[in-house]
Amino acid sequence: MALPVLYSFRRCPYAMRARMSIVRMNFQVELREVILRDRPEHMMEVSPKGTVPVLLLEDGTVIEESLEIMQHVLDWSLSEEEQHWISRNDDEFKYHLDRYKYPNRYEDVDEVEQRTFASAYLMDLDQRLDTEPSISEALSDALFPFVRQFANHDRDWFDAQPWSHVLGWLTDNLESEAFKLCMKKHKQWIDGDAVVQFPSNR
Ligand SMILES: N[C@@H](CCC(=O)N[C@@H](CS)C(=O)NCC(=O)O)C(=O)O
Repeated sequence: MALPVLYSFRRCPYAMRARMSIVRMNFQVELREVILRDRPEHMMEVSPKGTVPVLLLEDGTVIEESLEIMQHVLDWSLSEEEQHWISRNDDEFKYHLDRYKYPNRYEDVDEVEQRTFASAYLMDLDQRLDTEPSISEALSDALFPFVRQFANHDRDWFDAQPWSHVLGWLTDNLESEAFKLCMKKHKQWIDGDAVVQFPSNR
């Protein structure tokens, strides 16, 4: 294996945060774009839990949690504050985000109520960015793909909310060169395909 292999799915926020760390460090990987309903056999062999992202290192180590991929690539140990925001994002916010976006997949869910619950996190994040505008790049990258997903569900509504700091922070991230590289499109990987090296600025 010439390079570590990253199984990824372009639109997945967990895969996005992993790819952002890879872009930041120019940590070269072989990118294998996955379609979730047609997961590659090799990915399922190395990581039977079947979620993306998965990073397979040259020594055979498999890292199958997005945050652990970030920590490995960035050599990042989380501060207490970073841990706090990531837990709120991954547990509380993601829970309501899923129910806001896909209310029909759950029983007895009201999407507006779910949006309100999710908004509590965003209002707190807005306050955090107001009182302390600096935020580590790693933390920012771990969070913004999820806020992007929430914002995109009803962009007009999102833009009309009183969270100007969140809005500015999200815009800066979405317009960054790093995010453009992160979101480059790749076709589904099929075993035997030529290696797709990532990040690549070609
Ligand atoms: N805790 C995992 C979650 C990853 C995850 O749930 N990824 C989604 C795609 S966004 C997935 O692979 N879902 C599998 C499925 O939908 O069957 C991580 O942080 O990497």
